[in-house]
Amino acid sequence: MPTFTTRFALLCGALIFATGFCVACAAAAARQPNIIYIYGDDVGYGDVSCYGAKAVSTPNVDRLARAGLRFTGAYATSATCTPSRFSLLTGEYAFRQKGTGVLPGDAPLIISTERMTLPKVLRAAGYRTGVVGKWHLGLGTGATELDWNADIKPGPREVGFDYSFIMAATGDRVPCVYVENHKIVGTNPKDPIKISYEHAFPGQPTGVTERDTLRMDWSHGHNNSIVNGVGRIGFMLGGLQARWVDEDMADVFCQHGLDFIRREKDHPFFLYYATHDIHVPRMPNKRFVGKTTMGPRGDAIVEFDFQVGALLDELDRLGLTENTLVILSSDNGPVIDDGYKDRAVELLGNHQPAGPFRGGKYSRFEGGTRVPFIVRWPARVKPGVSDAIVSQMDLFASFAALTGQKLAPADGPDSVNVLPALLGESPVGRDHVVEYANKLAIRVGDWKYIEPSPGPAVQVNTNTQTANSPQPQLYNLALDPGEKNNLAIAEPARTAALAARLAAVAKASVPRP
Ligand code: NG6
Ligand code: CA
Repeated sequence: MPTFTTRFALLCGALIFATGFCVACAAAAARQPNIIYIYGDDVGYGDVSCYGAKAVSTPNVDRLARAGLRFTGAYATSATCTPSRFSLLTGEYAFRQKGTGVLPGDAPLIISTERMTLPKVLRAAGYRTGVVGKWHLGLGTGATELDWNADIKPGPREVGFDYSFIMAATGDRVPCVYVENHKIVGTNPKDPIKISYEHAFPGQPTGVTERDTLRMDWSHGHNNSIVNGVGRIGFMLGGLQARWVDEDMADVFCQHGLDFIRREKDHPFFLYYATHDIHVPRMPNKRFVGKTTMGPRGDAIVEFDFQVGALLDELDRLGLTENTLVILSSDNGPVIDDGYKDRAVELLGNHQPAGPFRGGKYSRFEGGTRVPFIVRWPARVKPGVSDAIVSQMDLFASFAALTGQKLAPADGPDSVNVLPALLGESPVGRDHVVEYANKLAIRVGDWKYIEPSPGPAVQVNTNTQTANSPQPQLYNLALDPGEKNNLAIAEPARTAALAARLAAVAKASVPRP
């Protein structure tokens, strides 16, 4: 029979143990970091100063890099926006699903609402999830024509985001309005919005019929409806009060990103902040006009950097910096003339938007998918530089690992848990990555194989070196990052091995260990 003293001691011990346990629980819960993913649009590897740009200074991106881990071998899965974003959110290569190419603004949602997504993984871990900025993954079911004046769904809310404030597609595509959750902002039943990608609306001016009125002329495409004096892709009628002002877009997105952080600061939160900068039409706010010698394209980089700074400042102000994981990247490589006469070509000077790499947006050369990628998490990640190969698609499995979520094999099937690389605990990420722009290429270690494909070697309008060639290409990226010296003939065995590896990955996802 224990004495009163022993019983008291046991009780105290149990209490201390329980309290200690709870403190440990609380500490574990407190350790769950907030996550902000900042996604540039068409920002090239060489477009920010911490990756070597001289003609433009990006102090806020650099500040992130100084306090974080800067990756030199990080990839978007594709050389255009929609497929890259599809992969980011689904953890699956976009080439596996038909219909994941650059979408028109009236396309239906291309992510099944049934599947596991990056925001759903985090939501299951207790996160509040939000998307602000460019969506470009479609809206609505596609079963009937989408009524832009009613509830717009399914969309971000149905694939895992608790909050969304988006533009449907791109800045150069109609509808030129913001959609908050399920509604267009500023919608007016007396001035309903109609969208068509097939036909002009009778009597409406277009970039062809009233070209001389345009505030920014087009160089190719972009000559359908005129919105705010700019020709767009697609036709739009109505919604005059709801239309965005291009020059205010960065501020509008920024404000909604900051509001989300302020609202959710007491929970772990995940903010997917997808800027429109530096996509066309490049129309930065007048605060940024003339900040570089490169015209609108350079000034849009400064506007991109401003948004990064605003988000980081807010984290500082709220005391959230230490335990917030901030990742910055871009959806595809750079392009100079993407359809508007904004003098990007003429004013480029010595600037190298893709850094040391060849090609850019639309290309299977490294410039198409090798992008800036910075990870900052002061509580956990030591500053430095990592050469690990990582893909944006890997955030899916890595965040699952970070937050203790178990994934079924079908969830994020191509996503690899590269958390040790992201945290700087390992110099090794994935061993191979597929690069996609119509056709495929694969990097395995230092070697890159580009499968033969038809099509022009240089894209006519954008002047992009596409990597299309009837011949197979093999490059040693360690010795030849600019992919100049094709070794396919000199190294037939290696070329065949990489071709076989690519064929195997293209056929099926590699099961996660
Ligand atoms: C192209 C557009 C280009 C850009 C791109 C998508 C023309 C002539 N070109 O079709 O301007 O909008 O699609 O860019 O219309 S992305 O970054 O969203 O993938
Ligand atoms: Ca893009």
